[in-house]
Amino acid sequence: MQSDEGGGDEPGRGTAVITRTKPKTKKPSLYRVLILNDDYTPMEFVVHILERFFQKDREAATRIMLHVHNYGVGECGVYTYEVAETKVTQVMDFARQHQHPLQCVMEKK
Ligand code: TYC
Repeated sequence: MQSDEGGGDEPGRGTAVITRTKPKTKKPSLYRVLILNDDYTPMEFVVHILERFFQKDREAATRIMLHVHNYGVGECGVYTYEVAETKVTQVMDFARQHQHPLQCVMEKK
């Protein structure tokens, strides 16, 4: 059987209801990538991480590093889940390769 009166929820013969005008889209959830302070990772190494993996210029990278140094935690960027996860893995792998205890985590916004 075919009908041109829309799907599913018709109130009666000869009547049709527009159930949606805009296409149904869902915005992806966003995640903050954070770095944590510690007593051992060199400041210059943290600045390098922020330049290399988070596309910060030297000035922004230095500002974020000093914020983390002074307050304990700071935001490197905001990304969709898979991008954030990749950044965390890249930072943790790079820090481990250089034997620094730097910690990087993600947090749902
Ligand atoms: N606190 C470190 C030091 O004094 C520097 C540092 C900054 C370490 C930020 C980690 O996420 C960090 N060498």
